[in-house]
Amino acid sequence: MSDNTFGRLFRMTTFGESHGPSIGCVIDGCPPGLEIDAAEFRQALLRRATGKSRHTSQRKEKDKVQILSGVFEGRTTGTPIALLIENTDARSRDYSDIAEKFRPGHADYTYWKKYGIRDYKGGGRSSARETTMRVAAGVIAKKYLQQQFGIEIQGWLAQLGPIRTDNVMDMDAIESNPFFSPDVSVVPELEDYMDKLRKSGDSCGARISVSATNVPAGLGEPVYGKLDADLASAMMSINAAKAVEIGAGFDCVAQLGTEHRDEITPDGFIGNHAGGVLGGISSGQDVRVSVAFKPTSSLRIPCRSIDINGNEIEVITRGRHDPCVGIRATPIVEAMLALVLMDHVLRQRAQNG
Ligand code: EPS
Repeated sequence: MSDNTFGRLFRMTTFGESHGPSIGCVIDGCPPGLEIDAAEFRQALLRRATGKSRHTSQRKEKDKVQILSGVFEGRTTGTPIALLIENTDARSRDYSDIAEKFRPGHADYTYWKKYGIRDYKGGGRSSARETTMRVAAGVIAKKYLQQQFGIEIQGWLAQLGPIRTDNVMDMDAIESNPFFSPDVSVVPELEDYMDKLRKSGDSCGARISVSATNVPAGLGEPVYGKLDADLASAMMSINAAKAVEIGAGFDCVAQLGTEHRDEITPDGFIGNHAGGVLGGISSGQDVRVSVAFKPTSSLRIPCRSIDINGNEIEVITRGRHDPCVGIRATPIVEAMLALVLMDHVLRQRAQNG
């Protein structure tokens, strides 16, 4: 089986490969009457795009979204919304050397094991290029959530390699630097770290955090559709994601109950170690999620691997790659949070009115 559809009532099906003619999605279940302007997609996709700084892949895609259906005179009609982006800057020759080789740490190996065939060009379907559509669908979800509930979603880089970037939380600084760091004072250190890393040919991981404010209490469906379970699943579906934390996450292991519980007063909760979710249902507090992204596996530093016939080989990846995929992940994490909340808002309305 394959599964390319996300959500229950707000459903997004994506298709396309990194080096195919285009990448696209069909969104079904979007409420009618929502104003959508193509410019909103442009701005959102630019935040995620490659080639914006020297610290990301230099592939230059226009990422121009075409709205093929479901929008009439600037407003959603309630019918399927089809979105399409043409791929215009794929350089497939970079991949000819690894057509029959597996990059350790990459989906190359498992796609081959599962399907017995793989589109090796640009990672095919396993490429982060697919996340353009998550961000595009996220534009619609974010807008609906903002208009209906005043929900605001903001992500940021919390750590890049060994460098913590969330010691200072200046939300206004996040969009002012190519890393989405809320602490501008660490940006020179990030630049320096990334320049050295890129020269060395190696890669690093990152941690992205995201917060949603004004989330109504009551979202989430115990026991198999819990909000936090769906958030974890959504975040883990992003390329290179390796761990998800809700609220205090793994820190709760070392906390005492008296520290972890978020005491309740007539004025509200005193803390938010729960990350806005209790028993799988939103509490009305900010929903807080963190995602760990692994270091990119496409490296020009040679390493041992095998080819499709099981022969021992050496593999080197040439071409344009992100030395840290986490640098571009903030808008994707925001989009996945928006898509989960959107789906659960509609599901809550369906059951409880
Ligand atoms: C990617 C490799 C690069 C990235 C790509 C993800 O593609 P290519 O090898 O074709 O230049 O540029 O990301 C995007 C193009 C994008 O829009 O996110 C990979 O190995 O996953």
